[in-house]
Amino acid sequence: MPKLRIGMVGYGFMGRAHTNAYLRVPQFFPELKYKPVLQAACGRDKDNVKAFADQWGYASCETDWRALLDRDDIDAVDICAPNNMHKEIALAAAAKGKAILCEKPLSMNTADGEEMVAAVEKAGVANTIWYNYRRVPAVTLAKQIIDSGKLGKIFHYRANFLQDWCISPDVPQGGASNWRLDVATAGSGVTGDLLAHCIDTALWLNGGIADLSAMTETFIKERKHATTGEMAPVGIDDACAMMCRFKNGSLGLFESTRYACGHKALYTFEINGADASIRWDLHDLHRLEFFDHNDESRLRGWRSIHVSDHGGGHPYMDRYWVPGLQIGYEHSFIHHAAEFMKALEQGEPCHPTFRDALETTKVCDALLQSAAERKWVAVN
Ligand code: SOE
Repeated sequence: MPKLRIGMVGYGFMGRAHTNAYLRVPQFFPELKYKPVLQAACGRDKDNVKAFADQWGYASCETDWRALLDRDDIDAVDICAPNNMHKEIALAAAAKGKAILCEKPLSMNTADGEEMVAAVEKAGVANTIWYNYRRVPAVTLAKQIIDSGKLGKIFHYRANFLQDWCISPDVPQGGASNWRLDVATAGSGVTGDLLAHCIDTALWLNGGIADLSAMTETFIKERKHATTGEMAPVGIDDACAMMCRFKNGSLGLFESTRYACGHKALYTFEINGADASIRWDLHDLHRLEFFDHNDESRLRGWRSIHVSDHGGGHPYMDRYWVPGLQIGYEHSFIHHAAEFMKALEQGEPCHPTFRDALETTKVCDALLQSAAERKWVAVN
């Protein structure tokens, strides 16, 4: 049984989500040839990384990611370190011939992303970015429905990702918990962190974006920095809104914020086509709503499909319990890890690859440029 010996860099929220996925894959996808093995966990703090490794079952620990990459008993590196470390680790991992699974976003910006794409493609190593929401069964079903042509010509794509955890000015920036608020570590704010999810899904479901116009806002201009203890200017975008034109002629409207009081992680999208519409909401992730204009007029209305059937072709659901019973957020990661193992076995790319994810980064950069220059910007 070939093993894929994982070296995990980072042990925060995503380190746990990915590790849980590796542990579950062999149980729910037993037919896969490659089995992930938790070979080593890596983090700067010796005690913390040891505690993480013990809790989740990693066989060993490292405190320097370079030492991890030097090891012959590591086949794949999972990068769950903050965004500003993605490039350096990915370039070094590619040079060592390791497969790479990297947390989103791909990079701090397009230029870094291009280097990362060139490195993995030159080295010929398997690579993917964990845009996990593609692997929620209802979202995968949306992709299948759109690809079957049921929506007809697409007119509109609308998506939001709303949170509220930054409203208090007392939340510091930087440090292990809040590096997402520190521009030097995160690269951008909600654009790269939240809107990037919406863009990844949109590019997958509806194709490329031609041009866009956007605005961003930083509502709280100064926050205490966790490492210095001093007040410092906030360099990230707290909120963004964008309108765009897709290459297929449809119009897009997108918004993300960490200041939508009352919303913790509300990711929603709606797509309107000539024949049908579709919508989805992360807070009710099993449901896909579908409106078919071709239905008999007196019965026409929004159908609420509980995506949990086995025989009915609902993606991934035959792996779990009985029809009608639920799975959750963590399963999107299990599915993505399983897709990676399957792609390895078949010698195929696992989407989104670094190259796919670079397209999302380009849209994010165009958005930030548009907002800064207050003008329409072509993507690319
Ligand atoms: C931010 O709060 C965050 O954790 C993102 O970093 C994740 O990518 C998103 O899925 C949930 O929100």
